[in-house]
Amino acid sequence: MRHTFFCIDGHTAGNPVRLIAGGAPLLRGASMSERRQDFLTRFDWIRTGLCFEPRGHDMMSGGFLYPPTQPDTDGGILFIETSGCLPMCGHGTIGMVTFALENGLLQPREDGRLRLEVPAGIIEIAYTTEGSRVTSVTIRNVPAWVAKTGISIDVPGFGPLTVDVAYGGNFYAIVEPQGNYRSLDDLGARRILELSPIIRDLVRKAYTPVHPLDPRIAGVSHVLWAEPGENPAVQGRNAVFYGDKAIDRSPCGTGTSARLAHLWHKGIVRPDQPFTHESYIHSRFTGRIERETMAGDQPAIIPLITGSAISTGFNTIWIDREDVFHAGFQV
Ligand code: PYC
Repeated sequence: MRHTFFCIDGHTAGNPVRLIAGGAPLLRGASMSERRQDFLTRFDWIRTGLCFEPRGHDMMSGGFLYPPTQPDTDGGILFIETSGCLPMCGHGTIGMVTFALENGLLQPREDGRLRLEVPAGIIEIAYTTEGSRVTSVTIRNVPAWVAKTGISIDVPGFGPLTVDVAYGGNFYAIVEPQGNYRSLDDLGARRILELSPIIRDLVRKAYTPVHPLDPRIAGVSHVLWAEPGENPAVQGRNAVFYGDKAIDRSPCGTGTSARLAHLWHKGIVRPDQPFTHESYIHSRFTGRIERETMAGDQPAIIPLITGSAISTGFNTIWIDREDVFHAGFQV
């Protein structure tokens, strides 16, 4: 049996985004968080089929648009990615909103904004246009905070590291320059890919963060290697590791949110201070702390993340359930 998915492919700051505009399965659930659980239980082959080889690759990421479940929202997003269905994805949101607006799949409100439900909560969207092109998207993200500081681990073949854990829509282990980690370019992509899963495992053994308002969001999923920016216009650079083999080509929206919370916690970035974040490939997002808030009993911030996306084409993909690789594969 053949399932057909109509996709708009593109990228946000270099990282792939596949908006699946047709072919979404009907999901059960009274919120996008419940629908995410239902999708993972009944339809995960669609995610792996569209994200893994031979239809995807190690960095593949995207999602589906759904009708809203919450009052006063304009739609819901279910993210899919090689690692699973993220509670929130910043580069994915910027890309999906750009492609959806450019193709009439989302209708803005009278004030030109959108309120969208993602599994991690409600986010708000503002955007700019030039003609029919969406030129930038700003996300008012879910609250971000520091969950734990000073986790000491000993990484075989590398040495001791102290990492902090922060939330920005996903939980990040944040590694700042120290000891044998001098800079991103000194470490290099191959070493980042080798060391990150080991670091993630060690941090997972030491500590399990749980979202105070939604216990379905738990555990460190990403590793963010941080370094200061290289020129006065750039305040930070990162390499975000996700899935099993991916370095985010974008500066990572939820990673930038977690890093803003981290730098705020350390007293380095204050509300309203601009924070330009570069990715491993030097593409940029602009971040800003809109205000301080609480997430349950956690002091937190509301991050604003701005970036832009470009579509690269329409892509009609079908998955034939008789194909031995219908659910994709990873090597
Ligand atoms: O932009 O939030 C993000 C993201 C998460 C994983 C890859 N990108």
